[in-house]
Amino acid sequence: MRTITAAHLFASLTLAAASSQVAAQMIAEAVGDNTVRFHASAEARDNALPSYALVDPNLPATGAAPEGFAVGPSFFVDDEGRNSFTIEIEPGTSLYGTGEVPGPLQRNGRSTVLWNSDSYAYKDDTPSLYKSHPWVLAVRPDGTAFGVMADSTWRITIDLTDDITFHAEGPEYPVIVIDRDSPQDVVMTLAELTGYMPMPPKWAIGYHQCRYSYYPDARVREIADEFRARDLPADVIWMDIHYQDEYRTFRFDSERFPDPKGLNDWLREERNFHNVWMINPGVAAETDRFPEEGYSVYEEIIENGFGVKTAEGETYRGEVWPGWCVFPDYTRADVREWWAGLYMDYIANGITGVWNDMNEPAIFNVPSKTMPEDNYHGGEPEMGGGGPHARFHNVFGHLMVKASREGIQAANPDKRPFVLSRAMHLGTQRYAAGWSGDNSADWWDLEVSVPMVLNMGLSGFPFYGPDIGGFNGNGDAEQFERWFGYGTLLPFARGHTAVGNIDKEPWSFGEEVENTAREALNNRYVLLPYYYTLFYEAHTTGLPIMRPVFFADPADQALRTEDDLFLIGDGLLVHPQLTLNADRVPAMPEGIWRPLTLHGADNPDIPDFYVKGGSILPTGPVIQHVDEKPLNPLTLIVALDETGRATGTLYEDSGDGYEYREGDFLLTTYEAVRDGGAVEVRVASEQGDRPRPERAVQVRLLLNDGQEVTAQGRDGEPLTIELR
Ligand code: MIG
Repeated sequence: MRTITAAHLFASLTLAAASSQVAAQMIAEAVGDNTVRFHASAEARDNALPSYALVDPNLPATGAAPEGFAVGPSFFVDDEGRNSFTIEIEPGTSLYGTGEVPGPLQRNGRSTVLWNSDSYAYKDDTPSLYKSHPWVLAVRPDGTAFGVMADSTWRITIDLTDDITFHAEGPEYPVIVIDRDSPQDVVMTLAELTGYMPMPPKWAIGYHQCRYSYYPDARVREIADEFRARDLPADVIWMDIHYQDEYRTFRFDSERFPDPKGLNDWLREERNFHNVWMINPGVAAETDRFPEEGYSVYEEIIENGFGVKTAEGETYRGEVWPGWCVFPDYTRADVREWWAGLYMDYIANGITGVWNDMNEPAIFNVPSKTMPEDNYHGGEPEMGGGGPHARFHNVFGHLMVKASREGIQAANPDKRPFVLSRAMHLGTQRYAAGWSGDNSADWWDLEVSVPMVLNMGLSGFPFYGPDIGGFNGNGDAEQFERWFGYGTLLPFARGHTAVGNIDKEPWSFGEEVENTAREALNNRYVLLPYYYTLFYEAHTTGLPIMRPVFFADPADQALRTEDDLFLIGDGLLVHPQLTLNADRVPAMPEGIWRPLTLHGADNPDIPDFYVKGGSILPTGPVIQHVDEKPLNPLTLIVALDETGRATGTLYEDSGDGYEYREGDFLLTTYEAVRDGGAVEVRVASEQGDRPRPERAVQVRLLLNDGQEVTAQGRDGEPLTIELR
């Protein structure tokens, strides 16, 4: 370990700021190996607010910035008085990240405004979606990379038309630069700084079926029955706002859902479905609409002064679904604790997952679609105290889901919480999964779902996906079929549609579409052991589950803009048809990529699959839900590299709870080695205390001409495959 002296700490390297508008000396200090935090001046450093994005709000410096550190910002104040900086890029540098952004993977030439917005039916030119990630990943021509984080929660414009320029409202803020040999290393360091996603319950990586809304409870049961009767694998059914009593959060409509616990128990015990129910931040105020009903959630906000305030100090009211609402001030620790406590009785209804929507926060009937920027939040002394909504807007959702997660965890200490959030900030992966909000049943949305998931992954957020089939509008059978065909492979896989639309369950468009949906779902569930292993990898390393193909060779310029393909992990390349009449041939990464036959191999709506030479993918049997059958046989899909070797890992645990932290897991590394005319497949190493299950192993060895050789054996025992 390196010892850091006080002198070392304060011997921060100072560099001259480039702008004439800022005469002060820029401060540069290391916050990790080849990770440097810059401040516009010593004064800016002294006044910097604690961070909501970083795991450690007061991340200490580890020493002086390394000499000759390659990347440095030039701070300046722009024409609008915003604290800004530019980082120059060399030609051939590709830019990514910036969170949830519509349009293509590579972001060069684009601008985005970080201001969490309810952006129903967004398109390519929508300036702000629901999330704010003040973060850019830059990949240099040689494949080395750096990342740039502006540690501010205020409204920020990230301008990538030329170089990398950030313009932020509010006070000065630190800028962190991570310089590494590869984009993967940058993304892993981003996770080290902003946090790892928690290990999800296994059921949450199965397929989710949603609509706005399934009601009454009989309809929910019908949906569950249809999935099981039709052998369409699925794990979760969602309850959107129509379950609520007059849209009141934490309250069930007594006619539509007279017995939520009975429904949840039936789903769980009789049909093996988990459930997710929606909770919104807008709390119905008692007005003429709800006279004297004793809505305790509202009353407690008023009694305790827990609401967000106006600039004048009154409890702020804004309109959302229930009419006039008040909004918990999640920036306060006491309010978060109270909010978390509301989940105790709620979760007791057998609720297994929670969905927090509208938490930008979205407000109706005002041009800004959100609360006034001069509203007042109490904040916390250790986070720099209170301030205007303009400062806290972009972390309103972040702090809401932090509280929700803590409440759900406390209500069910032995289970892993599942929370889905629409609004978020850099770092929200610590608390929730996410989806891309109100997309549309259009081909554009189908196509950009791929780069949107990729850029979120490159922004530190692995567990994310779109509404499969599109939220706004009906679309048609052809489009739904194509979307479903690859949508089940996205990290978060959920079908959803808006109120008033036609039914969009997998069977709603007739037999052909249903068959494609079944093949697509079978593929997800067959690959589940691989996905679960990748979620574990994301949880422990921060690497995304779904990766851009340039990860296969970051120096290959041809791959930099390629977003018609994607990787699942490093080993599986997926090529969906993202347009109606596709004829574009995407840029494939070099090297060995063996075609893989999964379900729906001859179906044009199902993607083509390739396995990278050198990889072993763990897969299982077709199952109808994650716990239906044990992983037996375990099928290892093997593609050898040019030296005749391959490796791959399989992570297994109980699928929920926290025993894995005490060693109750099994992490197996398999290897395959060719020796003359035979290939041996064996366990190379293992970690964890969980005993190896007694089970059969099947090996599918993929060969160069689309052929394959298969062999059977027992897991844990070497298996030899003769090649002739
Ligand atoms: O204003 O709860 O993005 O997924 O179905 C609409 C109803 C409110 C917006 C969410 C959408 C959800 C819908 N909500």
